Amino acid sequence: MVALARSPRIQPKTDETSAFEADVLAGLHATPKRLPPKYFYDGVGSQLFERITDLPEYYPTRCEMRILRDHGRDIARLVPQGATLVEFGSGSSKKARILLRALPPLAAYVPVDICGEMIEQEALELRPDFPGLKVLPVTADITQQFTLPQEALAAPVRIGFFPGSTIGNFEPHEAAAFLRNAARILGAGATLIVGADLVKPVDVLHAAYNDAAGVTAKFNLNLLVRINRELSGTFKLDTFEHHAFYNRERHRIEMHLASLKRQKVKVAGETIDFRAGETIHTENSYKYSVDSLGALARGAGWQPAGGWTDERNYFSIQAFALAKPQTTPRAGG
Ligand code: AVI
Repeated sequence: MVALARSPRIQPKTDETSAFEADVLAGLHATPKRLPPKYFYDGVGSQLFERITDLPEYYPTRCEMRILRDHGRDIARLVPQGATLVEFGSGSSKKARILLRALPPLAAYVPVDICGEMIEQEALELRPDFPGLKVLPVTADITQQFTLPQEALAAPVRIGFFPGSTIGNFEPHEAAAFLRNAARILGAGATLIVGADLVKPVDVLHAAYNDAAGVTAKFNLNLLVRINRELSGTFKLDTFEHHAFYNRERHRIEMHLASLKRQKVKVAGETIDFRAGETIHTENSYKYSVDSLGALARGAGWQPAGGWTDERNYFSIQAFALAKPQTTPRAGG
């Protein structure tokens, strides 16, 4: 009965809602307060993110698509015929479509995403556009170990694809853990193609996360809307404000939600106190250099194998190769 006493909701919690509740309460009781960025992406949050990618100030998506279009043939040189392409956190497969058009015939394309419904739907839409390509969606958390379908494992080699600068939303130690996990999943001889946003003038970064139309502010505040809806929260949206700024020492954009006054908010039956001006840290978006991402990848067992940027050097796509295990020469041979 303890759980019921803490939460006014009567219906039993699914694993997903109880993980959300546990993470939100832990983050709001922490000092400083924080919330994991993965919870931005409910239905409304995903739509708001799609709108962000079209904003005039938000350059990363356009830059990455341009690089894929301009350098698809060069990238394709790293992909042998008959390989399997595994996309980590594929979402709408928008970028994979560009890459797939440039690649030689593949054994399969495996989009991996936590949102099973979305990738099943995308697979349905991809198949008629790429007849002859096996599309084998896998529903999984890309930060955890998961198993590829048998057909993907049977291919002579696997190519990982991690676009969107999603790597930038990981803390550096999490990014390193992701790269090590990707190496385990893809196996010997693999190549990993990663999209990463680059360090650049602060005014460009500032504008990208403080757009004039206020879509990024809505995206940030939607986290409180979600908490109100799913965890019986009492956040008053007009008492919180979107803050985004570049932290030069740590090479990252930080997003926060700042309380405009001293107040108490209820979440899942618990009371959270806010001082005036106190913030909830909701996201970091790390900006890399070609060298800093290369160093991170090397530390996780990958060797730089190629790199491409747009003409302003705003964004990069970098390829890393996993060394094949050395075969031990036979004695007396
Ligand atoms: C998904 N991710 C790479 C975006 C970024 O730029 O860090 C999320 C985002 N946050 C605010 N605007 C976009």
